[in-house]
Amino acid sequence: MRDPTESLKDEPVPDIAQPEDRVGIEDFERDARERLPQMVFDYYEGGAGDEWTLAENRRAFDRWVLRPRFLVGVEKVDLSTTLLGRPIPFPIGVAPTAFHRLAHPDGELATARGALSLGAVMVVSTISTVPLEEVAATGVDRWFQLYVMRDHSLAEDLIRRAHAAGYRALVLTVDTPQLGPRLRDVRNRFTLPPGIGLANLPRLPMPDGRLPGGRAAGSELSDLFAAEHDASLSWDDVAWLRSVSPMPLVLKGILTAEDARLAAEAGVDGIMVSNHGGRQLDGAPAALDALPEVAEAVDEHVEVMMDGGVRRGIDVLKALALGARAVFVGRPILWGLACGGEEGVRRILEMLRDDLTLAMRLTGRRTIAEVDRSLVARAQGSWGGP
Ligand code: FNR
Ligand code: LAC
Repeated sequence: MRDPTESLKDEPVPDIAQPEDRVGIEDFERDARERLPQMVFDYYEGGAGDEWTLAENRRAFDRWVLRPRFLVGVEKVDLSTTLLGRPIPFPIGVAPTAFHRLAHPDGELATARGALSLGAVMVVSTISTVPLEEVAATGVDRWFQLYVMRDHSLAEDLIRRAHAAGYRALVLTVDTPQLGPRLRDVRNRFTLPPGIGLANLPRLPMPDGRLPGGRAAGSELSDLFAAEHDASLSWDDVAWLRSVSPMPLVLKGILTAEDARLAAEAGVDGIMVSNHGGRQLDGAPAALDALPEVAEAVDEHVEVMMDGGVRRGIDVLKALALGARAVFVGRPILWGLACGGEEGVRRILEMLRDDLTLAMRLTGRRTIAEVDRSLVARAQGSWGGP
């Protein structure tokens, strides 16, 4: 583990291991842990409270087994599908995560180029360290994730800018009225190193988007949300956002049938079932456990996606079988970015895509349309079928 106080180097850190040393996503996590200052690795890795929900996101996948079918001719497997009415080459996207320049000097530009190389959708965070227009200029298939600050004019300006820059959907994150209790960040006194700021919000909270800095203890990101983020958001504001945004609207963070029905009634285009990677409410269900309830509640009137704990092709299959049209990954992208910038991000997405192809071949599913509820069964020995 590197010195927790060591600041980020300016020049790209040379890769310390050859690609062949990394045969699984976890190898990138291993190397990211070594390469990143502790404050940064802990910010990326950490969850809320006791990190029970963070662990549940992975455990939930173990509670489902796959029901393979054979002798169906799987030489050709087609991963392509559509998401919000647009074609995608495979149902795996880049979840919105903040502060990519903490992992690599090129930040969100490297992530976008890695995603672009495989045609994956990238959801760009409001608190990106590269302006949304510069990310757009890479040509990546892009959605914009919105945090609504108390000053609603900032949100309207971000929406206008994102639409003008060709973002194809607006993702409103609903599970962060206040930042979750990130104890690692409190212990590490999380802040942004000099020269790295909130590139989309140059006026917040400090000149050039820096965090307040100089705290005696605690996370300055938590302070930012407490001071600037609008905790009063309600379903009325969803109507406001739909009135000001020409882009399809996705709500990210929905975990119950009740809210899924309200989202459908509000006319949203998509729901991302998510617990923010276990970083918000500790004690929330695993995203995979919440997925069937949400999918059933909207009954295909709204496109359902999910994120949280996806690390293997079989995880993608289980999520699709339980009602997701696509899944998104957060931390794996950051590990790839930390290990190798654009190439590291590309490698992570390529690993997941190829792992999905293998999983489909081994379960006898030739197209995404053939991935349905019959593919999974509860793991508690209830083998008798779906
Ligand atoms: C996030 N996430 C997140 N979500 C969001 O809507 N806006 C954001 O800015 C961020 N920032 C962020 C930073 C870091 C370091 C992490 C790990 C996560 C949540 C993210 O979009 C996603 O929900 C989870 O990361 C998915 O879980 P996995 O794939 O990381 O297990
Ligand atoms: C996080 C916020 C920024 O999870 O979404 O760190």
